[in-house]
Amino acid sequence: MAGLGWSDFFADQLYADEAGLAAVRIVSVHRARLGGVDAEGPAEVALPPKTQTGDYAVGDWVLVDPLTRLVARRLERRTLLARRLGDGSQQLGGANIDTLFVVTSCNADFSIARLERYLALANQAGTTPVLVLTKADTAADAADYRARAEGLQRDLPIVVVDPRTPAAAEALADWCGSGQTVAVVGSSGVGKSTLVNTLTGSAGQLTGGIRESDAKGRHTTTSRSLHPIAAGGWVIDTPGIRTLHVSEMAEGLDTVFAEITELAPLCRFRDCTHAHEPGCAVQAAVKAGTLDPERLARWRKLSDENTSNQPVAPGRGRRR
Ligand SMILES: Nc1nc2c(ncn2[C@@H]2O[C@H](COP(=O)(O)OP(=O)(O)O)[C@@H](O)[C@H]2O)c(=O)[nH]1
Ligand SMILES: [Mg+2]
Ligand SMILES: [Zn+2]
Repeated sequence: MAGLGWSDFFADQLYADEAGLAAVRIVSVHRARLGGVDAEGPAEVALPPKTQTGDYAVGDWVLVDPLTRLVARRLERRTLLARRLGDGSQQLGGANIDTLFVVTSCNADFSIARLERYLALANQAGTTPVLVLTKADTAADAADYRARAEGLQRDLPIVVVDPRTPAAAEALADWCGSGQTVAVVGSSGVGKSTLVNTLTGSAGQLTGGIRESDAKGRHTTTSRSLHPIAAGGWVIDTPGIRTLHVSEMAEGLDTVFAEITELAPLCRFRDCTHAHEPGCAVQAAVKAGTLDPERLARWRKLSDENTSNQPVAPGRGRRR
């Protein structure tokens, strides 16, 4: 089970009277049906009456009755990649993901501001982000892209790969071993499907501009599923996180912009906005040349966006 990502975090959630239930990991979420896997291989999972598949995310752990296969309950998630939709509901991109590969290429797709949004999302979800830079072979100045990514987030691993080659799987092996779960996000065309195919050692993902919507029917399992990686881990192919609307991401932003948020306690005023106040440690860092004013401007834009998108519904705490 450890190979499936099972750990003490989940085992500790079991009550004594649940010893007879079977733990199953959700590997696919369809409109009316869930797919599961256990140590023996594919495992049947039946939805209890009046429940919806939308309550489950790929990567979830559920306890099922071994005879009826009905889900008794879903275990608490260690991490959850989710985004809030306009109606207040959540779209679930994947659960219990350890590492989020944020993919961009060494070309016009590369955007520091967009990467900061992806990093906030990864941090907020509880996952560890890894920046994956593709198409270095097509850029005259690939080293520049890497250098520009260096200041994005403290300790952020940056890996340059050509996803078409087996060397890409080797370069990312640290995050793809037995029991580890990764998901891949990034714009269209950056090489995500190619990377997933290389990691899984299959051609299951459509690549090269064949849109999933063009391939409906031919390829019914392309969306939201968990695939085994040749090296022993698991990858969620399309977590379905496309718009990068920032809301309820205060902690995720604090992690991306730690060098800014850590200065705040040194400001003279506790509610300093770091814009115009005297005795502002953040402005002092800009003046001293240790903080890029453009980075500060991007932080401000994202924090303001996060604040203005804060849902107002009372008494509804965020749950992971
Ligand atoms: N030259 C080059 N092409 C790449 C690289 N990575 C991906 N591609 C190509 O870029 C195209 C888009 O890749 P795809 O995996 O479909 O991107 P996705 O939309 O992110 O899933 C495909 O034709 C890939 O072969 C790379 O590092 N170098
Ligand atoms: Mg793709
Ligand atoms: Zn300040």
